[in-house]
Amino acid sequence: MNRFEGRVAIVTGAAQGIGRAIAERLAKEGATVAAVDINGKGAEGAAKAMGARAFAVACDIGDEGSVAALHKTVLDKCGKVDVLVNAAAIVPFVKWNDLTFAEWRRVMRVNLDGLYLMCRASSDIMRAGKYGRIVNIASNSIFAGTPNMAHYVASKGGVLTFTRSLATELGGDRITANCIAPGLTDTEGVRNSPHNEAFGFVDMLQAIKGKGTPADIVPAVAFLASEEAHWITGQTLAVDAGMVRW
Ligand code: NAD
Ligand code: 4PL
Repeated sequence: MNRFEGRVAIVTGAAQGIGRAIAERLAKEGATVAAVDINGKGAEGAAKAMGARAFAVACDIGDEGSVAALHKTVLDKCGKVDVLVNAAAIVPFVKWNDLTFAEWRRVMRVNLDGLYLMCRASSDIMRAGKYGRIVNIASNSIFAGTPNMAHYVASKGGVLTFTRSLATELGGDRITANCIAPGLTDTEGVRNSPHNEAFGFVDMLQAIKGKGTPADIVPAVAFLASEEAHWITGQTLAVDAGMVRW
């Protein structure tokens, strides 16, 4: 399939994990991809692997100036934004007893403030272009109340509810905004954290057994980011082998 020929896509968190896999698929299907990450070197490596049309932009999505500079770069290079996938996030593992306000704010600054800043800037450009697909990455932890990440679960609940409102605000311009809610997924971030010990537990709850990988998450994102998903907005789709049903 070549669903993204002629499209310009911004993907955050593109240096590794789920964001990188999404960026690779959009590029493979013809998109010009801005691979965005606070890890500029990682984003460079990812963009190189995606071929000539992809380019890396180092950006801290929690910083308003950095997000403005990113959007200026994309507009100067590409003239429009058709697709925004917000995959960048902090995925913490912090016991409730250790959860300080500073740690709470560290996560909210990226997972919610960053999401707002990206959607604010990209949707303004999409409205001018009369086309837009926004896909935000929530988490199935918002249905499960997953332990050791209360602030993260709160932030991802906000991703879901914010996306519902964003769909309403942008619907007049025929721009869609949806979420996917992955289950525990084997990424660099998870592998280097205590979450890596939880695969056996989630497997027990999954309808389909196995360890989720970024490749398992990509198809749902690509569909919601495609032109033909035009009649779907404000929704959240769990992509987790049936661990949660709601
Ligand atoms: P990861 O930690 O492997 O990668 C996240 C990327 O985001 C990193 O490259 C990091 O540098 C980048 N990032 C962090 N802060 C940033 C900032 N301020 N500005 C720009 N980039 C920043 O994560 P992952 O496991 O691939 O997860 C990707 C997305 O999927 C996240 O939104 C996460 O919440 C969500 N998710 C992951 C899982 C899972 O089990 N892996 C499950 C459900 C949802
Ligand atoms: C079920 O989003 O959804 C661990 C780590 N376990 O980040 C997540 C579950 C994690 C999740 C998540």
